[in-house]
Amino acid sequence: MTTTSDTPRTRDWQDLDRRHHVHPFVDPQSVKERGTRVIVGADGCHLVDADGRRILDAMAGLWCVNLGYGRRELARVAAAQMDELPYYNTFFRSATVPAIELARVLAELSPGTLGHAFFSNSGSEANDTIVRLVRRYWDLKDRPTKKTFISRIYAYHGSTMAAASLGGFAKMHEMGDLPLPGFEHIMPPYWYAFGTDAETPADTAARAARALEEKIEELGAENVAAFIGEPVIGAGGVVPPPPNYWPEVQRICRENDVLLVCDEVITGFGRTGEWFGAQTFGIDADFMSMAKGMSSGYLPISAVLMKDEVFHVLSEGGVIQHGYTYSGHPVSAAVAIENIRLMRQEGLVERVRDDVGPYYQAALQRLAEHPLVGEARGVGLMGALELVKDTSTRELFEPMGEVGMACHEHCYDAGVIVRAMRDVVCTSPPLSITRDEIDEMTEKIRIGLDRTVETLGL
Ligand code: PXG
Repeated sequence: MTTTSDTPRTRDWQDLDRRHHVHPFVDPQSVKERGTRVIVGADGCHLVDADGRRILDAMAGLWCVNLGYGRRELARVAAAQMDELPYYNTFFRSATVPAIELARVLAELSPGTLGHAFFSNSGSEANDTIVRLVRRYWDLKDRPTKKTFISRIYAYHGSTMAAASLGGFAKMHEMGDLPLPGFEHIMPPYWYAFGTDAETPADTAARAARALEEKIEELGAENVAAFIGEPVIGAGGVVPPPPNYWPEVQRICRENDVLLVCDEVITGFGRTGEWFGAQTFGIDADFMSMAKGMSSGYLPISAVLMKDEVFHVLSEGGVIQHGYTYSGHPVSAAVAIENIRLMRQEGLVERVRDDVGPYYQAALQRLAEHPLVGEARGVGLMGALELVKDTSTRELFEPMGEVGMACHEHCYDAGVIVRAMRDVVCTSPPLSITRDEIDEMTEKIRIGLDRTVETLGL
């Protein structure tokens, strides 16, 4: 397993890191005992660590480097924009050309009438923005009691106070006394973890949609502002919903005057084989949040898209008392525009839909034959392997998470980065991945699975 490196230079970085750096989503004790993996370079789908090892990044960073690493075009655009105008804000009736242009590009790319964009720097900020704008919307519609957001268990919407309240992770809620008031959670359409033996995945999905209807009834539709969901739950374990789920959710939202919010932070920009997950699943969202793949992670930027009629209501209400110093940052916006231009020019989204996506999904299904894997599932270029104690009964490991973490470590040692969440092993490679690299990924994951079985004596 990866531990403190033998290479002197790497050891120096690790020592410094221990001394001064606080890491997100990491147990500081593990950094102290085992050191961090120091990444120093990258190209295409491969990273290089401080020991000079090449590792296949089957996670595209954190679900974000859609175009792959080392794209000089993005670096050149960033440098040119820094020369021309490194910063100006979009407050107080100011604007910059890249921010204006990016808003137009997003309006053009997105489905339906999502014609207006508000910019921030991260997915969390985008979702916080949505909470404030949605509540404002209902105030302006003279329905000020409509305040509560309904979300789902295992949803991930970010780490700020409101975004983590939207999220459905008990462990995250423990830190900072969350959720805040006005955030409710229902079951997701996740057959493997929530389905009964008598149910098909479609039955579980129907029950998950009914849970929304019941929650609205319990709270009173007059108190419910919006339902938020990732078209495909991502960090919660890549859970593609059966086809009956979203149409039913949409019907329930419409019938109850509840706004429908799609969190496209992972599913946006080609991940599911369309530009947005809402297109893959036929969702007519009132709001969308997006980040990550929007700039392929080269610079931080996010956006909230809203329907024209929603913006119309907001625009009649006076000053929008919300914004970030770097909303619509010109360098980030210029990089996002170039990223989208390159994705279009290279037909990356179609490539996911017609070529590497199906190839990757077939590779995952072959991994499902491994004795540790109870289910392989996914859509486009996102996928999951559910590791279980008993594949015939869906019995999970206890305590949850140890097998997944061991597999993650063994995969890293085999030369591939995956994401382990509970005992679910997720992958989400750059959209630029080749068939050969998908084969490399599959073989290395197979080695990781085998070693997990060997070392844990499973
Ligand atoms: N929504 C979704 C669907 C996300 O996946 C966010 C919002 C928040 O974005 P920012 O940019 O604020 O991080 C995310 C982020 C993981 C992991 O554990 C996933 C994310 C972030 C960090 C770790 O796989 N997703």
